[in-house]
Amino acid sequence: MAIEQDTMKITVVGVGCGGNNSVCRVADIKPTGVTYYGIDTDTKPLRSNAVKPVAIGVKRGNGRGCGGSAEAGKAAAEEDYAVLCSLFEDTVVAFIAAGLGGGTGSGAAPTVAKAAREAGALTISVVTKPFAFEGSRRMNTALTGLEELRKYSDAIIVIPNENVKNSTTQKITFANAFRLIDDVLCESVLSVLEILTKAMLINIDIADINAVLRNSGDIFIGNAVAEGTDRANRLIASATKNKKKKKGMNDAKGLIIYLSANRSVSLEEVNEISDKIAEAAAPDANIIWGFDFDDTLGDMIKVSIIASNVK
Ligand SMILES: Nc1nc2c(ncn2[C@@H]2O[C@H](COP(=O)(O)OP(=O)(O)OP(=O)(O)O)[C@@H](O)[C@H]2O)c(=O)[nH]1
Ligand SMILES: [Mg+2]
Repeated sequence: MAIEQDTMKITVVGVGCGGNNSVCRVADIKPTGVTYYGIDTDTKPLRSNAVKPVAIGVKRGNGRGCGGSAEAGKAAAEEDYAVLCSLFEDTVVAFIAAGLGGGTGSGAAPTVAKAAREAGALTISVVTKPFAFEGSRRMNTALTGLEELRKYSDAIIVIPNENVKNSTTQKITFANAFRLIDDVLCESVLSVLEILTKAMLINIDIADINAVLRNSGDIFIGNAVAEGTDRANRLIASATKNKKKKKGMNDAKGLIIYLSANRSVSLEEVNEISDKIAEAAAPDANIIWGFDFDDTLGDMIKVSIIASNVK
């Protein structure tokens, strides 16, 4: 049975401090049509009123975090597993954001993903790996958490914090580094969210999206706009590479391409862009294609991509 767009529930949750900060950003930018929760062992207030706080493991940790222990993070999620399951009731697509390396994100996020998947949601995790200077202990905690999280996520975007250093030409101060990472996490969640919701309004339904993103491992997202002479080539180049994220779309097994342009766009141009993007994926990739006219774009043409099973 097809699921109607207006009954499709999308749930975005943060786990731990970094995850919740980025979810607060998403909620501020995209306030409607999505349900937001901020899951933490630490009960300090969240930055956005649109995100409903969910305390976990309060019996054990008294709401004061879990001091970097992933075991404590996991125990907290297990203590409140029934609550976690209830968050994902009727959810069609779930996003789980976390900064890996601390106790709550690394320890609890896999159990949160498990709850989302058990509820039947397409489960997409978006996480960061710590900076090198945070030390090997935090990196090991992050890597163990990541391995667990992969088991329960349909799709995952991993952003190494070290890459964030190259994502801007502006000087990154220590004070704003984590804020910048919050932004990267937020941007990733927002991009996938936009593509999924927009694409589904056109000719792509949730069954198509499930076909590409269920059990799809690492995914890559790219967005680009271009105008003027040779806009097609410039658009392809900037959509298919992304400095901030480690993964490229080489040999992707699944691809969602969503294009928009005004009514004067030629069939030839749409054809060229779609073909060239598809060429970057595996030859037998499952390609889902969506298009919408947008007369507000003027001379601009816009593309969004989600590539799955990237290496
Ligand atoms: N995006 C973001 N990342 C952060 C922030 N502070 C730390 N981090 C990164 O995220 C990782 C996890 O940190 P937190 O999110 O604070 O940890 P937590 O999941 O709350 O875990 P505990 O506090 O140990 O229970 C760190 O190792 C950093 O790499 C922040 O304010 N924003
Ligand atoms: Mg914390």
